[in-house]
Amino acid sequence: MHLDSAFTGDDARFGARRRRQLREAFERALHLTRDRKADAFCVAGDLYEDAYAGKDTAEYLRRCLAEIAPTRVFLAPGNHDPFAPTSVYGQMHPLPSNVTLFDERTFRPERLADGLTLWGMGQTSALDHARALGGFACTGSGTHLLLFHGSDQEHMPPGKETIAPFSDMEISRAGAAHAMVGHFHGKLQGPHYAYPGSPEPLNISQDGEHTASIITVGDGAVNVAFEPLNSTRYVVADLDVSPYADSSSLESAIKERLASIVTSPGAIFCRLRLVGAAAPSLDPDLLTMRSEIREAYPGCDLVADFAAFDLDAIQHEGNTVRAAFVRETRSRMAAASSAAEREELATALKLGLLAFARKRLHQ
Ligand SMILES: [Mn+2]
Repeated sequence: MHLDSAFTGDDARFGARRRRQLREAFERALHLTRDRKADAFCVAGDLYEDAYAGKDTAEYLRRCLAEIAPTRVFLAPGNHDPFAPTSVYGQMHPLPSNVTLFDERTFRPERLADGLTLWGMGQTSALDHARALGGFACTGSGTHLLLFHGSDQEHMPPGKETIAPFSDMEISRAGAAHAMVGHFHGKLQGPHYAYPGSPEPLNISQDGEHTASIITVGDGAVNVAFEPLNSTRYVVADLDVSPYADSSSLESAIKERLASIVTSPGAIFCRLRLVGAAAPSLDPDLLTMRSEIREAYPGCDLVADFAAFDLDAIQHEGNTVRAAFVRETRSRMAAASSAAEREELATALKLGLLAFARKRLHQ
């Protein structure tokens, strides 16, 4: 959940709105629990952000979780909400009678039904790099489920911190039929585990699926289904500036493009990248455009990643490889025997110049 996430870099009102959206997603998960008549509601860590959450969140969680009684609730703290007596979990004391908190770094059993045991483990520090299972094995007969926060070491998303690593094989070796795990923000399923993903994406890099996983156990078999939970999403889109020779036509194209993508402002967050080779005449006021966009479309942004070329100037810039490339390609274009060949050379010219400028090659 990452309740109370700071959303740094955006204005304060935007952050407050995003935090409200996180609570709404949490409440959708609780409603889903009730709608499906689930026997238990499990959270595999990072329910809130310890650095920003306080008393208000403690009371909010206590009230919401008590409201779904007699449905049982199981909480397994992660790296952003490690258990400590002074933590928000500690401030929720006394916990509602339907809530179980796994507040130790060792797996502890809770009996869910005849022949069905849930083993939960909680983190107690923010940077826990020890193995999640560390040789743990379930004891007793019946079906065993696990609940914890950790990293499948074989499927690390780029830039993600390795917290409490595990492998799928360790889960099956421990004798568990399935592990409900948290930490990765996009849905990911292995043979013996599932990350449902964060209920809402928190930033532009989180473009995966954001769900609740619904675990059904019968006759020793575990079935895993996923239900989408997010109401917000991040989108990256490219706009090629090369057809626009003046700033007004580019501005109209930007507005049209954003309007088509951001169909619900405040819930869709678009980063529009301006790419390609700009006409030498193009001189857009990006600073003003960017601030206007942020007003009309909260959380959206405009990124200038285009290059501008004046072919005549480049051709005469001196004894450079780039000047020779432009001269040669232009003379071949003049001598081209068909429109298709000319078109191909024009593309080569554009891509070549983008490469010289170390820009992304965009046609
Ligand atoms: Mn985490």
